[in-house]
Amino acid sequence: MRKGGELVKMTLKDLPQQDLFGPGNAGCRGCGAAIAGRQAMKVLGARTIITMPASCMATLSGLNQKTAWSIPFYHTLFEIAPAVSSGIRASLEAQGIKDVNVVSWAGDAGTADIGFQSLSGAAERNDNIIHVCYDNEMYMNTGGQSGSQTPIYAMTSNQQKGKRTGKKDMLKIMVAHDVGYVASATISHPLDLAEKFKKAAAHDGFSYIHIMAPCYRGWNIPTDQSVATARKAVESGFWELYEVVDGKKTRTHEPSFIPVSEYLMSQGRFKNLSTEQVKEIQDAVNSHFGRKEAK
Ligand SMILES: Cc1ncc(C[n+]2csc(CCOP(=O)(O)OP(=O)(O)O)c2C)c(N)n1
Repeated sequence: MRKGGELVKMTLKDLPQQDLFGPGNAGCRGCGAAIAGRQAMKVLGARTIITMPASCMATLSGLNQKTAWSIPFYHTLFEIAPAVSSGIRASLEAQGIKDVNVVSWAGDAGTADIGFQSLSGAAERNDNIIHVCYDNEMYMNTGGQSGSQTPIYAMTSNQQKGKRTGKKDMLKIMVAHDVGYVASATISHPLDLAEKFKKAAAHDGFSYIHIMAPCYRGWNIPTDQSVATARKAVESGFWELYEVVDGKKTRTHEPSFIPVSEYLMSQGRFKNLSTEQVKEIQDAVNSHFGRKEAK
């Protein structure tokens, strides 16, 4: 943020006290998705419309006629949240309304699997919307099945011996759509997340933000460990924080490179991993960051 013409780093105190998503949501204790929603709304503000497909987040957003969103919130069919956002943007434009953020907010299945075609269409048209993927790496609302965002070897309800293939790189896929703003984020780095939402809201065109959002049930972690688990993902290099602006990638946080085993072994879903499998993942992280050897 700019103060007196100087660029000043934002602090938590600069974020508004008011919660536009939060009180009254029906999320589990420590729900990473709900924390992400609360953090993002502090930046997006009251002039925001959310569209959301079937997911945990849609379910926990409210019961009966009440919602935990203090802004317009539209629960869409599973495949079409970005398309509904595109339609809302077109309607706002026809009315000459320019100061509203239109956000499709979906889980990893609603983004990368079942919802992918409408997401790809909105990105290819460069529609002026923000798509958020909150990624708990499983289909949690239907019982924790694997999807394309589940990492290799993680145990899920339908792959109890661990997933055999790796995570599809949605960030690269969205960059390949040649859109102006693409970023990864997570709940352990709220200021980094806030800066990215600010940039996405200011960007005139399609933006994509992919948030790692730990889930205690699916990941088999204690309910008070979602933020700590996200931090381990970042500090081990398992989840890289970066943004791609007009095709140019910038890392927004340098990891301290704790061993990736500290991240993996704190979660029940990875308790089946052999030493070789942990090493394989560590080697992949090292190679991604251009590091020679594990600590
Ligand atoms: C067309 C369609 N297929 C399947 C479903 C069932 N369904 C509802 S939520 C869900 C999983 C959602 O997973 P994700 O998007 O990752 O969000 P999460 O529940 O993990 O937060 C599925 C398969 C549906 N509602 N509509």
